[in-house]
Amino acid sequence: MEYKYLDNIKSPKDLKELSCSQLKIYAAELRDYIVETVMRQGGHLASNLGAIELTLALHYVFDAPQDKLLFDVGHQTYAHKIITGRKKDFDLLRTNDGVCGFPNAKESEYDAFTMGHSSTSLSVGLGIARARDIKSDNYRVVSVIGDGAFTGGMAFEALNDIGASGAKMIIVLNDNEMSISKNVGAISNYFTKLRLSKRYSKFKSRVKRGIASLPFFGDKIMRCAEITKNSLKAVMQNKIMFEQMGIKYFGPFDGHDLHSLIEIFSSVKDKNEPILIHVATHKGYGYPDAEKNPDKFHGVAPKGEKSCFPYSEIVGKQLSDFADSDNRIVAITAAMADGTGLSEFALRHKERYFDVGIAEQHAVTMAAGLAKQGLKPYFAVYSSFLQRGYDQIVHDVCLNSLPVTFLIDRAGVVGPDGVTHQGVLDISYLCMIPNITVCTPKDGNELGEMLKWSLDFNAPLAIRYPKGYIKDYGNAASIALGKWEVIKKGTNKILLCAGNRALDAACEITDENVEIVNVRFIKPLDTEYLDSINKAENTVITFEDNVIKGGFGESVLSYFNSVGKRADVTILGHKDEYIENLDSAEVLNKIGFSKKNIENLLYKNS
Ligand SMILES: Cc1ncc(C[n+]2csc(CCOP(=O)(O)OP(=O)(O)O)c2C)c(N)n1
Repeated sequence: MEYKYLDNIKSPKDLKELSCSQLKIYAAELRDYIVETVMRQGGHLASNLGAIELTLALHYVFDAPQDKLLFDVGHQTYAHKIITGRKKDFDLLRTNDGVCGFPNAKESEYDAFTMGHSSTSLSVGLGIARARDIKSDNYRVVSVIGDGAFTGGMAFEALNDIGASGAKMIIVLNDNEMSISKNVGAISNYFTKLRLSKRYSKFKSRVKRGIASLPFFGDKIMRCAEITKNSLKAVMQNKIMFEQMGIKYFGPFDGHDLHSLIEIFSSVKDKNEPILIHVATHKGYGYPDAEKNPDKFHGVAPKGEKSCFPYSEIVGKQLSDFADSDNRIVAITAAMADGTGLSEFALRHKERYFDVGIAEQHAVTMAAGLAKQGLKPYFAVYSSFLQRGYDQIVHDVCLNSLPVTFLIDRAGVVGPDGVTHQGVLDISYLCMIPNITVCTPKDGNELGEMLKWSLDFNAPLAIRYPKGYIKDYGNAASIALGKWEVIKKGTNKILLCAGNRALDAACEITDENVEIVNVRFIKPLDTEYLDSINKAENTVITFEDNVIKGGFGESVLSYFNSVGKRADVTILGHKDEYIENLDSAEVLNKIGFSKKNIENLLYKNS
């Protein structure tokens, strides 16, 4: 398609030269180009399509990068990236040669903060606003947050503070009634009430009529917005939550009406108090398939992606099967039913399925409550998002020694989702907690065995696995607490492998002296086996897709040291640094998960 503006807009300054009708053409071009790129490269589609007009209006009215635009989660920043001089690199979206999929301060000064986890934008925004005021600087702060991200507790901690602070900042609530799937919870219901109010529709058109008679950027819009708000106030019996908290509320507005959005933002941009603008958008807007199925188009896989067997399907199927005959089983997700495989459980056991919103901390402690009363909760969650619930694991689950099972998906490196989503800390952060058991399967069959075994395990348990596995090792032997499995018998060279990525790399080695061990349990260690190999003539290599610090290899080394270390031990895992590389295979190769490197280590002295 011939684009009129796409290649010529190199910064928000260029954007400001356009008229509203030209902006609309540019919006259509952006939409077209984002669809084409995401279909090829993979990425977040529906959220980005829904935020195009909003992003254009923000860049039109505000002066980034001086003004700080913060996009919560940051998965909806594709238009922002293109507008801010990254069109060329957008062609290679989510690869090492292109832009990353989330805001990254290293990538551009327009990305005011590196982010990828939900519900942080209000806290960051208030921090920046306070710093501005302390330093007597003069710029504006805008936090754009979705209704899904609003279900996260951090958002409320921040609102509590923002309302009382009176700080000059703008919150834009991008309300599309969707998280990844349909949004859940009382707050979501409240937003729906605001959106659906009959008076809203009436006033929507009044606002539009009002705008039509205004000069561009006229401040009469404020009066219209006030009218809307006052009417809504009446509708909601004077109970607009934000206002009661000290945050001025305006809206809801049509989030795809560029003209109105520009007017609204222009009117409030210099208000010296916290403001919330509520805009209603459609996820997937302008692309019919995505509009119809916004959840399916939340994340799109790259064209021709090499597939693996997903672990999540086993979780969904097997837990649901067990729950047919075991009514203690309950399943919990923090807004990730599809990704973690719990959609099947949701269908089959609706009354024992809980989507708590993007609220990992709450999910963990709520699971503790369920377990305390004799139920058997399974919380399926991505490794990096479980970081949110750390104190809850320590204080609520493990201190109380409750049988909550964490099904930790996307453990290890995650590829194109990038630095914010890497799941390389969980072995370390879990293994230091008393009372918890941590295991990892070598393939789907073994995950099935672990799930079966977990049913009668009466203490905190974590099962960690990456998105999927490639090699199927056949029927899995039954599980015994703390016992490892020797996959291939050898003599004096021992490869201790935590998880399928480690084992697949080790199994490339066919030397008859090499013993290959499937470390099913990372905690507790199989000390009986370790005692048997702790000999001066033995070379031991440990493998984990986790940071070395505090990880599996260090536990092995620490055990050997405690009993008098004799074997030679090398630890393979990630270094003490954030992993920015978007190519998982490359990262694993770099840390030594390759035939060549393993051979180098094994035969270094020969
Ligand atoms: C702490 C955390 N948990 C889960 C996620 C996964 N996640 C990414 S986007 C998203 C939904 C966000 O919904 P919303 O804020 O309404 O934005 P929308 O995509 O609807 O525009 C979720 C659950 C995350 N990024 N961070």
